[in-house]
Amino acid sequence: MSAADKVKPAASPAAQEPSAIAGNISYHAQYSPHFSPLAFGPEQAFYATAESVRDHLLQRWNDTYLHFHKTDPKQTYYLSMEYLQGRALTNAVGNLGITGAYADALKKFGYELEAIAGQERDAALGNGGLGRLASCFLDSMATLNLPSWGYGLRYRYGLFKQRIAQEGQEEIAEDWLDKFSPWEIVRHDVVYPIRFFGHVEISPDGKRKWAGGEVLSALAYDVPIPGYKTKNAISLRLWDAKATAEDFNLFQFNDGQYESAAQLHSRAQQICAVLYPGDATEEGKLLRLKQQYFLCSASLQDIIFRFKERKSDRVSGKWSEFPSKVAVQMNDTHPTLAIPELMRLLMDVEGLGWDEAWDVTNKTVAYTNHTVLPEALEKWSQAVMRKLLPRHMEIIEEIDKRFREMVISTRKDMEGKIESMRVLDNNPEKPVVRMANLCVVAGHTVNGVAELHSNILKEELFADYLSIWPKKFQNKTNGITPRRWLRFCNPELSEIVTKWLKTDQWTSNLDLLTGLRKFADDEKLHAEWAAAKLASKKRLAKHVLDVTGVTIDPNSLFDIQIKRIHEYKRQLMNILGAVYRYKKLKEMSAADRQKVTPRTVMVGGKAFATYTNAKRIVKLVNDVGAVVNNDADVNKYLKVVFIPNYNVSVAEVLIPGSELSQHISTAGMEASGTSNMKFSLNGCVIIGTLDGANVEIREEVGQDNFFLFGAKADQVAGLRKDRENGLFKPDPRFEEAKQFIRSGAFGTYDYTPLLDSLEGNTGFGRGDYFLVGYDFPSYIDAQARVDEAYKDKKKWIKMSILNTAGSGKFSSDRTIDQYAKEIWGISACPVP
Ligand code: CBF
Repeated sequence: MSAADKVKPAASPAAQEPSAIAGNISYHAQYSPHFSPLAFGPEQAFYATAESVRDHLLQRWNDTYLHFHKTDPKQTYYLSMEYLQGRALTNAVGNLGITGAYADALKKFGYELEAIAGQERDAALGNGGLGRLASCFLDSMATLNLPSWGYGLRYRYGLFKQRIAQEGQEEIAEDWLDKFSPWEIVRHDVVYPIRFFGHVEISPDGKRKWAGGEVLSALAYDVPIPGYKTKNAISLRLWDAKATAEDFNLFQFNDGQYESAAQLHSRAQQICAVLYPGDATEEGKLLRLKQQYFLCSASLQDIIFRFKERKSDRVSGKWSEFPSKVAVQMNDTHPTLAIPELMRLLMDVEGLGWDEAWDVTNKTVAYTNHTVLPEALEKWSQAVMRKLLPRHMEIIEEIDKRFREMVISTRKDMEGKIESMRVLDNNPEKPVVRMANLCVVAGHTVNGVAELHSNILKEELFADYLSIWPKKFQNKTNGITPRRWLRFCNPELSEIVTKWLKTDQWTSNLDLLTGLRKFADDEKLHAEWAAAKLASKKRLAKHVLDVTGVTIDPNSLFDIQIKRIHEYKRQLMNILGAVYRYKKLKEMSAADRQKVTPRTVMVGGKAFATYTNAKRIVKLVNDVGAVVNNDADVNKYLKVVFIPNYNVSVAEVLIPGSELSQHISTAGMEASGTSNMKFSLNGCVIIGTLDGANVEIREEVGQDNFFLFGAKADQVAGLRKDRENGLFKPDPRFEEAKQFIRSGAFGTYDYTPLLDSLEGNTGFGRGDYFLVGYDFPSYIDAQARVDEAYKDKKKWIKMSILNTAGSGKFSSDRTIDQYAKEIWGISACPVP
């Protein structure tokens, strides 16, 4: 008899009482066809529990859909190529307010909810900040009862799994769908045709139409997203690509030509096979463009279908109403093709003229910029675009032409700027479509993601457009959901916050955290706060031991940097700092060492598979750790650990246990950052530069509770020039750290190219483009201030409390409320 047999199965959906819930879990265990009914191990328990929770979600999700359908409010559609959802079970029961009931129900089977939740695989359909932001936004949209949906792609393999081998990082296909996802609902009734290639046909009356090529189908998978303490549950609609039976050539198959018989099926499978296919080859570029178009076309066809569905008299002649019912937000330039696709659907399918279609498109779409890094501002080859999407290329050319004419006729003074502002770059060597320019020209609003970043957009990247459309540009400082990033991932600290604020309302009104300020010196709070931190540090230490085999001391200062590995994020400066610290510890007397603040430096993050220097940095952190951690002289005072396979659920363990976290990008290069907000919310003190949202975090938590160092954004260009002109004089500490690595102290791997990137314009060098050398001395000084501050436990705990207390602004509820009011023009539509 299996454990599940001990509880009478009951199908009652949306059960509330632990015994009824247990019956429902048992029902799913026995009647869901995924596993043998005889087995009820932790994995089966997870799937049965998730299916039981899904019953609750479905009820709300259906009610929400019907309610939106009946009331027909203006609705936002968030188009994003990435969603970094992580695990869903803890979040779902937490938002639905049934955590306790499910925990009790699982106890009847001998299981702890936390352990069962740990069985879930992360849904990693994103790379980093941008994707995780999209997921936080969905949580806030649902919580604020906003009529809104997310659209994305259902990648078969999301972000790769990272394994650390002797040679450094290895990438392994990630397997979130290897079994199945209990959260998605396949919608066989929601299918749209998607065309690629082909040609443009012109009818006798001059109408243009796209024809020929190959046509695949987009099939919807819906993931219900529950709001916190509300009946609303919205949708994340993920598209998968498929070909039909008609596309399968039975004749060829029976003739033994298996591959060509299923050619279109295999091409369909490629589209959603992986997140970010490598784009070093022409094939890779084409595939990525196909993915982008697939998302845009399927989503817009669906949006138009719904617009018509909600009021049958809309079928004809009511297109001017479209922008009062539909807002489309493009999450970076990846969904830019929504612009020409909406124009095409309106003109070629719905029969609108250019001016009307342009007016509707412009009033519907808005664009968020997430980076100023030139290499991340997408540009597509005009030839590839024309081949894959011939009609869209025509439309883009027309947009470009009309934009030029508009500037020439209305702004004589800007003629000299036109070439760089145009959508098309017709450089004969490499003609491209500039996607960001297309977004700015076509969208009604453009926003950056932190005040500093939005100012850089206005003053530098998009400065020329500002004088034409001064009202187009806005700032929306990013935010994070306080549910996942404090309430659910850090229950110990959450309870303390609730106890001292005498309310748990902070979970949906994060500004209430300021109420903690008045207790910042209270010794009782200090004791409780320190105990909660220690509990989280112990959990973190266990994770580190499990995944790396390294023992770390929960009484040492836990110093963490977790994010994608990138030279601008300067993990290299962090590790150079650790190398310098190690060298000094080695040189000290044993007596002096005892006065040192013991530290555990943890670095985690994935390097893009083809980004060589990022991979070298991963290797270096691991090599330094291998030496330092095994050096009996110093390893009581310093450990260096690389945390493998950093993802959302690893972050949920690391962030609560952090005391210091590093956000040390070259000023002006990190658009916002959002992990800085998560750390600060969890009472972690930041060491950082004046970059991205750090600037606002420091303002909110107070400058005494933030370790600042480094050049400011407006100094960077000048410093780079100085460097080029040979005016930079390196600090001896910087030279010493590099030299120590070059000496082979951390093994035989050749770090020359990586270290040379920090030198002048020699060899592999990029002339230290990211200014590690310039900022290093002030970084080391700031770290020394950290060491001193940590010795004073009272002072440190107070800083920690004031970080949490100052985090109210960084709730994604605030961000989404601003988008809703200031960009989308939508209002709450709660299910009664
Ligand atoms: O706005 C969300 C995040 O987006 C990025 O991750 C991106 O992909 N461009 C930026 O690098 C982050 O600064 C930003 O927080």
